Amino acid sequence: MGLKNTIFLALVAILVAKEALAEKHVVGGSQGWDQSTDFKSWSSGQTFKVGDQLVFKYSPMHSVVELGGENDYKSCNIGSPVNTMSTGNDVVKLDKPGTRYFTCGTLGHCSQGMKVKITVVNGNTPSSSATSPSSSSSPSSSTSPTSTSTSTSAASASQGFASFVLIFALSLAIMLSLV
Ligand SMILES: [Cu+2]
Repeated sequence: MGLKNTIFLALVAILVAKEALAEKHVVGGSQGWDQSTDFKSWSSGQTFKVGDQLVFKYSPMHSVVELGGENDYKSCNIGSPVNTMSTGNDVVKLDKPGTRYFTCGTLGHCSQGMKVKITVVNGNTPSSSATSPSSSSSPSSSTSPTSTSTSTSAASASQGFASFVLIFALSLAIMLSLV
């Protein structure tokens, strides 16, 4: 049996699972990043989780300006932006929980309502609450005695998923050390 194949499949499984967990939100939906889009109603229908991505799609008359806070957002002050993008197809990674503010850098567009406020939450809902028959009670007894620090950051994302990845990573490491 091919050990290399096993490793390859395990890697693919990790990549696929990661891809499935992270979601891409095209800002404004099919209308995209434009003055005519109702961003409030669009964002209210979305759940933004850590690890997700925003995609801004727009014509060259627009741009994307990330603002530092609520005050700048409310007053459309683009004088001290956190970040500015203008490719027309900008991807923003939502890497931590909190609120982020985006508007357009074109004069007048912000006051016309071309702005959106994104509230990012920690990942949650392990879709089918961990029903693996052999291993019991997930929360308290996570028995990985040797590696202590690895799991802490992943735990916030999705515990079931994180342990799944961890098991794969550990078995990979073991397999590789045997080669
Ligand atoms: Cu604009």
